[in-house]
Amino acid sequence: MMLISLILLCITADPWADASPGVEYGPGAGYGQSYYPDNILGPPDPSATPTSPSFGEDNLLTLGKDGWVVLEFSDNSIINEPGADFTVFENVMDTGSGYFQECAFVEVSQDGEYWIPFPWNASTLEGLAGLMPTTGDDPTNPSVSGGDQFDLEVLGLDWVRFVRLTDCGDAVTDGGLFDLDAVVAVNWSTGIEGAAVTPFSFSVTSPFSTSFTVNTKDTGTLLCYTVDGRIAGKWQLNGQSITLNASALPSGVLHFVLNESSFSAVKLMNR
Ligand SMILES: [Ca+2]
Ligand SMILES: [Ca+2]
Ligand SMILES: [Ca+2]
Ligand SMILES: [Ca+2]
Repeated sequence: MMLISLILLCITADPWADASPGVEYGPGAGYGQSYYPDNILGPPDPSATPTSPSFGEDNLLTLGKDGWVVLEFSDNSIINEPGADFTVFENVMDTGSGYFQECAFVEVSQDGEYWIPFPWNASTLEGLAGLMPTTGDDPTNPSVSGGDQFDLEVLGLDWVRFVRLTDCGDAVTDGGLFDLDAVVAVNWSTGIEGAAVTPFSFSVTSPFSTSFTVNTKDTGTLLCYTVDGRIAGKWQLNGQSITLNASALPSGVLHFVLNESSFSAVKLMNR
């Protein structure tokens, strides 16, 4: 019986997102809601091209300002293999004089509760979704598909099963509201993955414009790096929560590493 189930799982598993367990719309949302969640599951709109991007409500969901949506991969996990591991498709348009871009922050999770954000750059928009047009070619092949690729290697994660997209709102200068078409696994597995990163081993209360508290059961040295690798802070952890002065840290993406611990790294945005 188990063998039959496994075979069925292998036959039916696909690289597409399978469910949307959560959504919260922001101001300006509405477009595509009557087709949710089918319009953001499965492959991206196959008729999309860079100069004629997807536009139908049956293909797109507008999140609204600061709105967010979670996609779940239930018959497959996104896994870290060399190169990009998943692609986010928005209806980016090639206007002839550049790309019309509406951006979203990208976070991933193994359990749907503990989220790890991809680092991003507010001036170049690098690290956000909504930058590159969809080509209409094979959406599982990043070298031809277009869309925006993300590599779990950047976060030190072996696998994830959830992707959360959050409209950038006023955090960046872009064209407007993010319209999600699809999220597609590039590297994926139907196997059962290892234990999730323990949520309580390192958690941070946000926002942390002035200070933030690290709750940890671990001991060791907590190091904070900027995106370009400079050490911005260093603290000794003794297995109890400590409060860090974030105003002494540079703004932007900060990369925390707790050494002498099973927990490898977490990246956070200091706004
Ligand atoms: Ca799937
Ligand atoms: Ca990878
Ligand atoms: Ca758009
Ligand atoms: Ca779609």
